[in-house]
Amino acid sequence: MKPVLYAHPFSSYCQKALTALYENGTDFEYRMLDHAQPETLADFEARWPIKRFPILVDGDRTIVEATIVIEYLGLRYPGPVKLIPDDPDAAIEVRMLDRFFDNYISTPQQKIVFDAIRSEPDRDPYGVEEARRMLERAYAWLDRHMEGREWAAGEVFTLADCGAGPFLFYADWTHAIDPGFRNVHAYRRRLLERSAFARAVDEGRPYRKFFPLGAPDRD
Ligand SMILES: N[C@@H](CCC(=O)N[C@@H](CS)C(=O)NCC(=O)O)C(=O)O
Repeated sequence: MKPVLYAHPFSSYCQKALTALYENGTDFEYRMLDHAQPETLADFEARWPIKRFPILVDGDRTIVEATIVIEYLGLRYPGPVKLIPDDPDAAIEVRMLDRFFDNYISTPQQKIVFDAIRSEPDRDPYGVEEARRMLERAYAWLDRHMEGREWAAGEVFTLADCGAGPFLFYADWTHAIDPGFRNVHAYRRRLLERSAFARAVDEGRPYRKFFPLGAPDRD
């Protein structure tokens, strides 16, 4: 039996998990979360009432949170690309960077996008301003961090890069990365050239018109 991923191709967290699956050529069933498939949606919501995706179902086990999906795949469906190093010290660095991309790139990016789809009276301009400030701080830190590095944790592609791809992709659309942050731009370009992430981006292309802030005509 193969694992089942409930996901949507335009979702950044789903692209994070998909990047890991594509890196290792893992065999899985893709259940698309779409209003045209209410049964799949109902099944997903019954399995995970928090209603955040992706989730991975393997037999009678449901794994939630993209990071943990990737950890689980490494444990149960290992492939040639080891996304979490065996060395515990090196793994700490990878997990720390994974938290950086989730908490300080993706979370503020989502805050800005979610605010944009609210009706005017429900908007939170102060929260959006805070999110923009956080993104600026995160871009500045990442620019220094990426000096002389190819991937977030060094020379090899890891879990941290699986999240960095989609999060920097959408963050630049949401709150443009200053051209002065050259290391961040170069890293974002490298991620876009990585075939596993490029495939996830391609699968999301048909949905670009739904990006609430208007998708730029690039990438
Ligand atoms: N902490 C979750 C976040 C997942 C998440 O925010 N997914 C978004 C799609 S990118 C989602 O479920 N959005 C649906 C919603 O907010 O209702 C993870 O790491 O997997």
